[in-house]
Amino acid sequence: MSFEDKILRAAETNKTRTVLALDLEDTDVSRLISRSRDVIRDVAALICAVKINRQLVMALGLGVVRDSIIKLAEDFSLPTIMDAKLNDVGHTNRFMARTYFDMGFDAIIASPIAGWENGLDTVFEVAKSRKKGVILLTYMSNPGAEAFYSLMAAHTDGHGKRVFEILTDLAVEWKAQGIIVGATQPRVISRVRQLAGPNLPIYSPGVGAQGGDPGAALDAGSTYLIVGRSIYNSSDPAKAAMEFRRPLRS
Ligand code: 3DU
Repeated sequence: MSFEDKILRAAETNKTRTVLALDLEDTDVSRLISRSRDVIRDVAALICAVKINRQLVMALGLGVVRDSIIKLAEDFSLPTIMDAKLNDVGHTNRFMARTYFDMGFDAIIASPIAGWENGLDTVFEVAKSRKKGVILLTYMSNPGAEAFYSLMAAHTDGHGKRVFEILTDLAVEWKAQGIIVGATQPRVISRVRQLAGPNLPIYSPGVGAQGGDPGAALDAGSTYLIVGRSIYNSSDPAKAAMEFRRPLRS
């Protein structure tokens, strides 16, 4: 089954649009593993995917992430997304995409500023051949993101466009399986939705701990919310995940 089908199935079954960002930190590796697994078990029925950052892979190593985290998510029929923010030349991007997909990840996050030729072309090629997903970073959620992503760029056709508008057009052209736009920017989400059309999933991080309003992001056109600290730092992660839960179709 493709990544898009897996996340849709989980979202429909669990009546949720929440992607869990599993970014726990702990100096004790075995405690980090058990805390990470506990959070997944606690909220498995209330989320539609698990996103893992490089920080967890650095702390646990590839083998442990594969055997203790990805396998557990699979047991709950939850797809996994590797937040690699790939942004290099073709051959190293290809190696990283293959490695993460070999571990069992269903999708990978990449930065479109690397461009297509000998940049992200290799990532899309590997992903397509294995029915995996590529999700492109289009507008980050942190306050500093505006300085770059909102820049007005002079386009060759003579019309000015914001950087994020150009990145959205590229995501459509490259047939990405999703784009990331911070939940802190509902107006940007609306514009991206307008440009991308109704079907391209928009993933929005930045709710809760970073101040973004989940309702405003979804009303503006986000498809999925990416939520980390507000869930895993809560004394009751299931209750917190319940509060973020919104059905895909109401
Ligand atoms: O703020 P939270 O704890 O809910 O975590 C947000 C997650 O989303 C975290 O894994 C971070 O790496 C990711 N993310 C952003 O926060 C902002 C972006 O623009 C892209 C990804």
